This record gives sequence, structure tokens and C-alpha cells, in this order.
Amino acid sequence: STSSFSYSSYHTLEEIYSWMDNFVTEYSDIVSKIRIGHSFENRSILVLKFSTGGSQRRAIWIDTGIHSREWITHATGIWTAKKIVSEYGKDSTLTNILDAMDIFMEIVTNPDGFAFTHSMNRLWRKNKSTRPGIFCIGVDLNRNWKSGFGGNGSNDNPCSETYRGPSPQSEPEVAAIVDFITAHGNIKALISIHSYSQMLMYPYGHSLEPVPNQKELYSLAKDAAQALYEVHGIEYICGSISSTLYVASGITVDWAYDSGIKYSFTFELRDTGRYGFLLPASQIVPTAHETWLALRAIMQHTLNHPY
Ligand code: VAL
Repeated sequence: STSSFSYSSYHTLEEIYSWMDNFVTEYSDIVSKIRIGHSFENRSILVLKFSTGGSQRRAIWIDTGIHSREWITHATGIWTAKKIVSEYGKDSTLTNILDAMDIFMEIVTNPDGFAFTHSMNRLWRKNKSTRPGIFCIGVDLNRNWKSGFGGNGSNDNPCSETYRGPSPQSEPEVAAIVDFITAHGNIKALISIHSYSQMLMYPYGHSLEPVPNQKELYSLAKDAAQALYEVHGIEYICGSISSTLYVASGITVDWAYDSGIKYSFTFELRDTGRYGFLLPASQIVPTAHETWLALRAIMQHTLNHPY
């Protein structure tokens, strides 16, 4: 059962998938598991759905681990899932959110890459796809989306860490999300979680052009970062991806925004480089806890600003 699961340790794919099975069994009144597709190496791509009823309610999408080496993101996702089920009916903000909206969480967005970070190469970022005649392995799943595909900050060399792939959505891990979100049709906020750098950002990545609601996104990001700061004093920088981090094309949140999801955010969690991708497990719970306050602020704003 999930009572023997350690939320303060890093886990393998098998451990996470079996935790998910126990989790949806124990909290079947509000959580279910959806298989939205399969990876290049044929692993299941799983999404947790948190819902208190209704049909096709307005919804929040959260993904973690699209870059497999960013282990703090999967761990934060797992802790967050548990937080949602524990706080429903207790925390009035979350209760209001879940009484009106559903939450979808894809915790292991790149299962093949994640398995590889445990077996062979702890710092693997891309997926594990191969193509005839191409020697190098893997596509950067955060360069494979349609919006701005092929632009600056993405690479056409298959051996690059930011290889965009042969065409938009060429990768099954990306196509599964595009199909799911498009078919759902009522996703109102999308939050794509990375590490590391301590930033909370919004589109665009592919261009410096400000998005139409950039003022609103900036002020919401600042409020969310303030809520995060109040937990452990960790500072986040807010702004558009291209102006805050770097130009990056073909990324998840640019696609989401251009698909009409106007509350699209991407986090870079702890730290700022001391441990980088190898963040000690002792920081999992503090990171997840502070991130929760920021996530909740974004969800609450989405609840209160229907569109
Ligand atoms: N760090 C991410 C990436 O390089 C950004 C764009 C959020 O894919």
C-alpha cells in the first residue's frame, strides 16, 4: 500500500508505477489512472485523474519528468498527488478547486529515458527513440512540439541534447499528450515541471514577442513565487522563458498556449546549480512542499478566471 512508500526518496519506474496502482486503489473515490499511450520502447504512459464528479470539467494539466534526469520533478509530482488526496475536504482552496475542476498529472512523461537514468546513464535527458540510418539515440521531448518547431534553441543534429526530431510530434510521448489534451478540449491551465534553476516562467520560449496576457501571467507568477518563498525562503525568478532562461523552440508550454490554454507555465525547481540534477533526496519534501503553494495559486487563479 502507499503507507509503506517513502515520499522522501527517489524511486525507480517500477516502484513509481506500483505506487500508482496502490494509490488509485486506495483513493478510488477521487483518483483514477488513464493510459494515454505508450513510449517508443512500449512502456505505458500513465496519467492520474483527480476528479470529484461531473463530466469533462474544466481541468488543470501537470506534467513532470519530460526530461528524465530531472528526478526532483517526478518526486515532487508524487508528493503533490498525495497532497491533493490528503487535503481535499480539509484545505478550502484545494477543495474549491477540485469541486469545480479536474486535475490531470502525468508523473513519468518520459518513461524510457527515466528507466535509462536508473540503469545506464543518470544524466540522460531525451527519450530513447531510434531511426534507421541514425546513429545517435533520442529526441528532446521539449523541442518536439508543433509551436515554433525547428526554431532557435533547438537542434537538427540527432546527436545533440536538444535534437528536435524529424517532425513535430514525431515522438509517441509527445503525440500521446497532444491527442489527450486536444480530445479533452477543456484544459484551462497547463504546468510543465522541469529542474533546475528556480524559475517560474510562461510563453514564449521560441520568441521574445510578449504573449497577449503577459501582464496577467507575470503577476500570477510573482504571486505564486511569493507563496513558494514563504515556505522556506527559496527565491524564484519570474518571466517569459525566452527572456528569463533562453530561447527554446518546440516546447510544451508554447504549444499549450497556442492551443488556447492561456494559463501555461513551466517551473524550473531547485536548486540553482550546487547539486543541479543530483539534488539530494533530503530536499524532496521541502521542494515539493514549497512548489505546492505555487501550484495551488495558479490553480486558484484559473478557477477564479473562467474563460
Ligand atoms: N529547461 C527547459 C528546456 O530546456 C525549458 C525550456 C523550460 O527544455
